[in-house]
Amino acid sequence: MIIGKTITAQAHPNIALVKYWGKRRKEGNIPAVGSISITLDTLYSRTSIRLEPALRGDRFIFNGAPAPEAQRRRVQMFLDIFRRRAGRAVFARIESENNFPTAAGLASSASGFAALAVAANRAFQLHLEERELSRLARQGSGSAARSIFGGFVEMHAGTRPDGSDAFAEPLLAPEAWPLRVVICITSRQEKSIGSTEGMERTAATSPFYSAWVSSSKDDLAEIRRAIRGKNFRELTEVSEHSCLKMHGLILSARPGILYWNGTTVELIHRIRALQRDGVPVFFTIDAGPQVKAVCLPEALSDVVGALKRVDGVREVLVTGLGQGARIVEGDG
Ligand code: 2P0
Repeated sequence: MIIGKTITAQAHPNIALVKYWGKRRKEGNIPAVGSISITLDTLYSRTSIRLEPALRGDRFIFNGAPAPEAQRRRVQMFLDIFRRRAGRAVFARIESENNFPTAAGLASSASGFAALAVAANRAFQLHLEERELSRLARQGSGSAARSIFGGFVEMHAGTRPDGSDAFAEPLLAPEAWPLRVVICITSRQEKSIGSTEGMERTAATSPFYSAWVSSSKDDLAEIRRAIRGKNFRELTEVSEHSCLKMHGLILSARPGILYWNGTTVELIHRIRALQRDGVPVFFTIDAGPQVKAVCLPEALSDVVGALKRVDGVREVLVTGLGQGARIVEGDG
């Protein structure tokens, strides 16, 4: 255990192309379906941990201010896993910062918990390998399991009741197929219904839920093939299908949940028009109104030029594919 020394890790958010929605067990965020994502670069969470024996509970500073109690408790429960593993009940001071707007519709919980898992592993000197870190990060937030790795990443749903086979692993390095991602921010408001609650409601009330779960295996097989063959057309088809199917599913919950606004819809039409003009680009949308356009590098300026002119687009962020979670300070 490293006492009194600050250890900092960095991790990037990821965007799922074949989506995760629904849990087979709530405790530990064990997913009902596998998912495949891309880890971004440029955008990151940087998370520091310092173990301090004098503390009576964990302190959690988020973006420069003490985090609300619910968030602090979530972090403390996450670190309890590490304390149990280490057999040491030492509390910590944690500081986490994102260099992207929290309301950007990028799961800051994914990069945040992935960074915290890597930092805590070092602080408690557990020497866990990445697969185990991915399992642990999942327990903070399901999508965090994927941000342990860079590039194209597959999260396995697994079948074991304890979730020991629900972890992510890398499929393809970021340099191997350097796609670009254009994030169109259409609203800065916090989303009304969080993913965890949205998933629970969908699983409990949608008549389409079982079809969502059973059809995911075909999507995963198709996207693996598209990635292996670097086939952008196939990647487009399966990614847009998974995205629209997930939103259709969410709409069919009771009461239904609609994460989109008018600009979200305008952007979909604009991207479909670009596709008709032969531009290699597709859209994906998560539990919020922002649209992420994924394109081949040569199409980037056309995509940015077209999408930033759509009425209602507040801001456009451009990223590529990045690395997995890693220690950036306090090593050695
Ligand atoms: C995804 N999302 O695959 C899907 C698509 C949002 C839409 O993973 O409850 O914040 O912590 O496991 O990880 C967001 O879910 O949910 C998410 P929990 P998380 O990216």
